[in-house]
Amino acid sequence: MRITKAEVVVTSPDRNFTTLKLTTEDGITGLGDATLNGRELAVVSYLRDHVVPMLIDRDAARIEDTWQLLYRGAYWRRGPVTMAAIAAVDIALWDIKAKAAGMPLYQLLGGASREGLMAYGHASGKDLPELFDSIREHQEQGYRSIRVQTGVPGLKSIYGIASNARLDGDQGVRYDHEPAQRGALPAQEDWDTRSYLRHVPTVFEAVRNEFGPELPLLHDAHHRMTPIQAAQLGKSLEPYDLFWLEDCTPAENPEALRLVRQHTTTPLAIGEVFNSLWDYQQIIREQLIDYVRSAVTHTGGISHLRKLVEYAAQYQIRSGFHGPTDISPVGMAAQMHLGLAIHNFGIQEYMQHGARTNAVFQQSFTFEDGLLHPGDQPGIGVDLDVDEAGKYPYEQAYLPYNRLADGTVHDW
Ligand code: GCO
Ligand code: MG
Repeated sequence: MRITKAEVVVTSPDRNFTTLKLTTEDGITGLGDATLNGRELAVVSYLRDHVVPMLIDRDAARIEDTWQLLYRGAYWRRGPVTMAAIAAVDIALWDIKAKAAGMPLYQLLGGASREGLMAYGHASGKDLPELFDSIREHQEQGYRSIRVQTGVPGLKSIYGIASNARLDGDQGVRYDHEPAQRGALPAQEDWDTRSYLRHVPTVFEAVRNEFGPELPLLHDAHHRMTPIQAAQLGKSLEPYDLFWLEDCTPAENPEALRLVRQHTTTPLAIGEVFNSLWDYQQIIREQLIDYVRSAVTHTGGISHLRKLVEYAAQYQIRSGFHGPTDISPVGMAAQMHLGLAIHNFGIQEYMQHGARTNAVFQQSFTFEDGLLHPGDQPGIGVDLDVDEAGKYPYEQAYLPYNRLADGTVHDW
């Protein structure tokens, strides 16, 4: 089963997506997601200029060998660009193998370990009334677990709050700004950690009073605290029984989590900006986290993410795969197959794509009663409408960044 064609498709329906499409001599096609938010074209070049020539004429059945060739053979290992490119090839090859076998991918990965995947959505608001409305809307859509983000008094513009969303044509105001904002330069936002630390526990207290003790609640700190600040936040949130506190400290210093762990029993999730098993080795071995946040798209694909979660399983650490809208429907579907098959699934983030994106990527996965299911079509179950994709050329876009009141650039 030789690969005869490898195309890199860039499309920007609601935001930019990079997709690899492989075709075999028998006419089977496979799709892989290589979207790296705000740095999309770097991966496009990596794929087109350096990977595609190596794929032509290779045996599409040799998934592990292709992974090792691209990873070890490059000399330059790891890094978000490399690992997103390898992920796209890997996902596309699994799609082809499952189509050739006539099975949905999760069957090849060992079959379903559960009926569906518990998903969490993003509720947010600049103040409590707006936040409560957003939580209710998510519950109406079926979500049984909810991430809670709010504005902080005194700060004008903060990442992850829907009120900052741009007007998005016929879709009205849509909380889809988290992925990069379109424009020639990145937008600047504000930050003040002391105000944040004072405010967040009051928000969770109010949410618990309004919605009761059952609802699983999550919170994302976007790497903005020092270890001692993160310890303080984890401790102050303990009465509100969080499902997890995400990315409490910056990714480069895994040892910071030791200090956080010593002070709080709030469960910790980390890793959406990690890109390999080796980034997690120490924090898994030392049991410093509870959930692995990687996405299949940014962690070398199904083959590598599977090894990572199986390693995590030895330590009772579960999956919490990254699923904002910058993971394309291809990446989302691929990780749903993996999540359905593994034993140590925890939760799946799911923000939902817009109508234009859904017209470009036709999906067979479902979201019903709070549970995702990848569907039973052979392969990963997503088709790319190339003509539709062609209507939306790439647009320059960046994630925002933030500065403190004195002008210092702060951590993400
Ligand atoms: C999340 C993430 C997103 C990322 C975005 C970056 O938990 O969903 O933190 O908000 O910031 O996906 O590309
Ligand atoms: Mg996050």
